[in-house]
Amino acid sequence: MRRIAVVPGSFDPVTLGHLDVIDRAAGLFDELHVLVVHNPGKTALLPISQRVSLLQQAIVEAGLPRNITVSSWSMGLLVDYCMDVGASVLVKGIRSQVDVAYETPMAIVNRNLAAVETIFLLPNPANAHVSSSLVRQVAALGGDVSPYVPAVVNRFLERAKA
Ligand code: COD
Repeated sequence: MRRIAVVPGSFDPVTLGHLDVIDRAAGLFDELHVLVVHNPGKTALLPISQRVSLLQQAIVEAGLPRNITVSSWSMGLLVDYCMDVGASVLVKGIRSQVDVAYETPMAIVNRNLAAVETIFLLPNPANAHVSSSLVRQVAALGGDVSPYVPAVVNRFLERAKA
């Protein structure tokens, strides 16, 4: 049986922390779906289609495994997408106790809804402080975000400044 997992996120924009989790998750499963989902609790910077495009380019640029596909989902529950593609696992990154508190109830509900398990990967310590919201904030104030994002995202944000 093929082992299929989903890495969901806002990816607004994708960071080096996200790419690290995606790369390591791709090594654990036969098929990995990276899924861009709107988070109603956050003010968006980029449209969903732009986030998908930057993710696709970043994955190619970093030479990540070829079992990764990127798409977006706005049709309902995350577990509905999992059922559609035959995935039984969600993969999330955990940077801190704040992430644990945010992710734990969702993991329990997703298991109750559709027997979809969530596994948590600890961050690479080099990226443990990186978040899309930090990147959005630094970029909005004209700062250098190149240490935190893939080169394609840095180029995109630099062009947006000009
Ligand atoms: N290192 C490691 N992991 C990281 C890093 C880093 N530097 N940065 C982010 N991550 C992880 C996050 O912890 C998260 O697991 C993932 O990467 C994505 O992060 P974000 O910030 O892009 O995305 P979020 O946190 O806004 O997630 C949006 C979702 C829509 C995926 C989330 O809110 C969700 O799962 N919603 C559930 C929708 C649903 O079906 N609800 C009903 C049942 S619960």
